[in-house]
Amino acid sequence: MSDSFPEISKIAYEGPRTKNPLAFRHYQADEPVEGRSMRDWLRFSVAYWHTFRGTGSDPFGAPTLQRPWDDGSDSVDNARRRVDVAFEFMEKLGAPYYCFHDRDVAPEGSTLAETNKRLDAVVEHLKAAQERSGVKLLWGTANLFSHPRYMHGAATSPNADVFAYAAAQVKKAIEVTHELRGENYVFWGGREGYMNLYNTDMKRELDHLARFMHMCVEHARAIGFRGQFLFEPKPKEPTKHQYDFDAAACLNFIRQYELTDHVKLNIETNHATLAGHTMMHELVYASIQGALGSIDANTGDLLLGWDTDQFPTDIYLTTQCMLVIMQQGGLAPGGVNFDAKVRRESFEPVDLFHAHIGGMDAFARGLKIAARLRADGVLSEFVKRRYRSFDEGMGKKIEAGQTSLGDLEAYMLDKGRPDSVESGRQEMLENLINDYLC
Ligand code: XLS
Ligand code: NI
Ligand code: NI
Repeated sequence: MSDSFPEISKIAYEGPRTKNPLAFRHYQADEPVEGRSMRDWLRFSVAYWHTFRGTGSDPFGAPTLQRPWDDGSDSVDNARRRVDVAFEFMEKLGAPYYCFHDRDVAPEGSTLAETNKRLDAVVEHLKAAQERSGVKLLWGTANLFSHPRYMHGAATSPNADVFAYAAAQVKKAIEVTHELRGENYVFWGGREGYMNLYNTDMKRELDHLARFMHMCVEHARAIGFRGQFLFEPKPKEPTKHQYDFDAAACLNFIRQYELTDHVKLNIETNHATLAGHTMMHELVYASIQGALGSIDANTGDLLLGWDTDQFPTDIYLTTQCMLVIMQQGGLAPGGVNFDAKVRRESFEPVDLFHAHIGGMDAFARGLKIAARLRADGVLSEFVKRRYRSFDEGMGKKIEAGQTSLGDLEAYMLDKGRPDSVESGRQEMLENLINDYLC
């Protein structure tokens, strides 16, 4: 057991009037919302990479974050110590889940065999910590982007040996995810994209990526891993163009390569905005196709054009997320993973608590606001009414596929002109949403 945050006890719910910054104002795990606890709606998860491997370095400056438990070495002992701190943190926070990349939890060795051995040693420790604390693994994934061997991509590398190495690495990552009873497995493109089309065979690279994912699905089934596979869209960074650009591009890929039965999407806010969409757009687009599996909860900066991965604090954003998530009945087996990092200026360990408490409260508020909007039928009734001309008469026939262009021409020739159209009332609805936010 670790005692790395001696000043901090378990974070409690103290209600909206508390002055204690280390307390929840809105997140009360057992509070029922539409008959389900907040814990079960939100399924919060801590991202191991940002929270326990982030250093605060940026392209202009050295690491800043104080992590007294971390000796900075690549030893297995250091990795195990981090596990203890991570579980102390998650238990004190009351986060039910965490997520990791293989290389976040265990250091790379000089050969694949040595790397796997180190991973096994840390996984054993993770397993014991999970059992002791009850914190569970939301998803596992493999880091196929940091090592120089992946400079041209992993599954889309022009080098077959690199493809094979990545395949071996993912095989192991799926196995340890299974061992730790992970509920999902994520593919984020890493460097699966291109910097320049002069040197790129896009068709071959996409075929290879699909082949890779099919082998993952086959292996998972062979070892009895029943978790959900998730593909995470991101349009750019680190490559100029990532193949998993946005929800639409990912779904097209999944359909073209017949992966629909096995793969859903993990939608991340900052990636949605990098693609020129809102988070709500991406969520709705995925959800209406039965493909919204999980979310990476964070936010970008309006004035910065890259993946700043900040903690979400905007109640409009979390309300919009929860409206879509509740509409589809929740995210399980997915969840709300804080793929977010503290700013390099927020360098003290306690800042990790402030960051996560803020994100959890922002989502709890979004959940409660969305539930009130749903209970009052505010948006759903307006939208239903807006399309009512398709509920009867010719509209109903159109939806049922019982009309031809000729039928519609005859209908309009007879009628002369359409019934008058109605106002979209956007401003009225925006005002209404504001009423619910207070
Ligand atoms: C990076 C991605 C990454 C994935 C997991 O931008 O968000 O963190 O979530 O590989
Ligand atoms: Ni992510
Ligand atoms: Ni990101």
